[in-house]
Amino acid sequence: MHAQVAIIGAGPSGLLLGQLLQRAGISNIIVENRSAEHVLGRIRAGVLEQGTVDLLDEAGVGARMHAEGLPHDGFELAFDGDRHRIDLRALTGGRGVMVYGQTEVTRDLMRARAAAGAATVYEAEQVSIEGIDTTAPCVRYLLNGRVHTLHCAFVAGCDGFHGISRQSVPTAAIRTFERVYPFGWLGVLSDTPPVSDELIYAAHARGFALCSMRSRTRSRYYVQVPLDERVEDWSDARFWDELRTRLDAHAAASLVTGMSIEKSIAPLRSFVAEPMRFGRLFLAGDAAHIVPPTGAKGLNLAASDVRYLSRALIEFHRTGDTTELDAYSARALRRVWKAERFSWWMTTLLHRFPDAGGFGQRIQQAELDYLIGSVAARTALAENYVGLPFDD
Ligand code: RFL
Ligand code: PHB
Repeated sequence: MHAQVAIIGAGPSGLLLGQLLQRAGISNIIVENRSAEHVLGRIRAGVLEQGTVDLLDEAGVGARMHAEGLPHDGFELAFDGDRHRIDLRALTGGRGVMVYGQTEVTRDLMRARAAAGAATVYEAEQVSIEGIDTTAPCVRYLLNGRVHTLHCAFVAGCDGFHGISRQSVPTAAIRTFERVYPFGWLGVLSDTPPVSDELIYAAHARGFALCSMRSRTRSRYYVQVPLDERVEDWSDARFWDELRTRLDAHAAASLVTGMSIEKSIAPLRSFVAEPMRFGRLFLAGDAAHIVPPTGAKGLNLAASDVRYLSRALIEFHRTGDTTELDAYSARALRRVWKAERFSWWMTTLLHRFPDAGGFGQRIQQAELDYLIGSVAARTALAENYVGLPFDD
């Protein structure tokens, strides 16, 4: 088998890259180790930056997102019993975000890929990469007990944090930076109307809470929990009680509860691997970096990596010029680190840290107070939340 680009992983990074390359006439095959149903069953991100929306449009998969997604002009910060609106549109000169689930983005990309007739190998086992330091690398995998070899000119490592792409790089060639937070997010999805028209990020003495949504009839809620918490110990009733406690009185009173249709705990982590390119292997998305979800940046960073990488591969394909490919890692990392900083800052601002002490808590209160009193501080929050510009 041969393709110009072998893509490892059929998450949003891999599927979006595949779609952009396909439209530019660059052959690509995606190798994914899970089933399509499994990939679609993962409930994750919900907030898309304008840049991500634009890229999905460019990939030709924006129609359903525009029809069913919910454009948001702002969100609310809740603390000390009150809610304070962050008016994204006013603070950023007219920009906002789109609430549309990662599951739906993935479904739209899978459909477009099927319609384009591009190949995705699902349930590939023992995926490995060879020859990234040559001009003819290959990807090997096992399918139905048989070894397959996919020859290519480039490999795109889009296989998430636990994937094999990053692990295929010699340890001496890679540098990693990591912060693991002492808590996780317990998330619940339910077919209940969202508690409010906009997202609510709540800082409370019992911990952070987030009210998000997938549609006007489907809600997504999260509460901060200690790392050793087990999802089995959280009945729906316990979850709703805990969420209500962390919200302001008005939100607590208007919260509509119901049966959860998904419930899971995700640990919070900041992580960056440098560089994002090793010979003919290019990392994109969670394979190269992780942010805690507080700033809603993970999926958006994956999209911005794919934007830079697709443009670089298309440029090389058209002209044979490697300038863009050579610039990929440094260019992507500049945006990655700014999103890492923002996600770390927003996590620090809104969560209870077990070791913060009295001083840490007062600083947190002062920062929230400063934020609601200062247009400059709110502008900095808003411009990061809607997404920083690309440097191309
Ligand atoms: P993914 O989605 O992890 O996809 C990687 C794919 O690679 C496959 N794979 C392999 N394939 C072949 N061989 C192997 N050895 C393989 N190992 C793994 C996997 O099965 C999978 O299909 O990475 P990708 O594509 O880079 O996409 C990244 C995003 O999924 C992630 O950043 C976001 O979900 C993060 N995130 C959020 N991002 C936002 O922009 N806005 C949000 O509101 C937001 N909320 C969230 C989030 C992540 C969360 N969790 C659970 C981590 C909320 C949560 C709770
Ligand atoms: C979500 O809807 O899953 C979501 C929204 C905003 C975040 C994180 C997650 O910051």
